Amino acid sequence: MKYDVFGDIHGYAQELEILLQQLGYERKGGVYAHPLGRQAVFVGDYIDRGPMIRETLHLIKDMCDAGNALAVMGNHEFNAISFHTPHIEKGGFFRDHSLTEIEQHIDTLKQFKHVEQEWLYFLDWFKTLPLFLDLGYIRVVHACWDAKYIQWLKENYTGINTDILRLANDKSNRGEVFTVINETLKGKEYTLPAGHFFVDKGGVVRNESRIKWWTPKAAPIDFNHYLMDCPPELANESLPDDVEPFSYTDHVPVFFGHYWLKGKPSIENNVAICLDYSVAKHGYLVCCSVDVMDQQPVMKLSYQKAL
Ligand SMILES: [Mn+2]
Repeated sequence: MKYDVFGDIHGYAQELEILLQQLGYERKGGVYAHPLGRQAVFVGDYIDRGPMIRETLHLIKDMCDAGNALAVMGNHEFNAISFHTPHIEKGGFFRDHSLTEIEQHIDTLKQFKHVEQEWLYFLDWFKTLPLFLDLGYIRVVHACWDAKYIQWLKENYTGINTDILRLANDKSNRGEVFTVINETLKGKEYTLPAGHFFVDKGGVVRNESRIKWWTPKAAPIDFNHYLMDCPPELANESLPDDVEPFSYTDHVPVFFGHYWLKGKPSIENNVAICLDYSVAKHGYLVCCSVDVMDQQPVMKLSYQKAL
């Protein structure tokens, strides 16, 4: 099988259609298909932010239903399920309806304002999305592939239900389910040494930074290479000896999104490939085409700048 793996879309359906057409996909009976049977793969985060969320969902789900695409769950789909599912024991919903959360979902809510049944139909579909795909010579996940969590999911996860929602949203009791679901869909974080912090784009002071687990494991590793948000004073410092940096070292390439990378898309490490280049912040929607030659995956990036 030959795959075209797409990064986070966030409602940018026009850019997605341009890329699909550029790659040779044709709309037949309303559904995109590739004449040579290539399969599209989507890494999650279909909703929120962009102007064409409904169109994005119809396009992707129709392709999946027709067998022309595969899709995994992103944290935005997981958050949407949590936001809309009542927490029977506690009251309210599994995800708060405070202004911060509402703001994160507002574009989706507005675009489905008069078609609530359609939104409920997509929410039901989200619940069926796998949290990872192991396709033999490639792997796909939204934010982080940690072999021990993937193994846990293979053995224990059978889909979204209220137990999973309760445990994965319980920040006060970070158990196994919380860790597996959150790290798979949102990535791993590193607690900065005491006294160090950074200020995020929303102006919030933080002492935990997401890690760049896809960086090749080369010694020595300094903070700047390991952290997404590194305080400048730590940039060239080596990680402390007692920190075992987490990085992906398998030979099977893993594709993921989630990290809002900036600049021109490129493949820095050909076993761990981030395809999220911030289409929702005037960046690019990215696709990596994967063929196999002599048992080896051969990759080619395509991308479309946000219109
Ligand atoms: Mn994400």
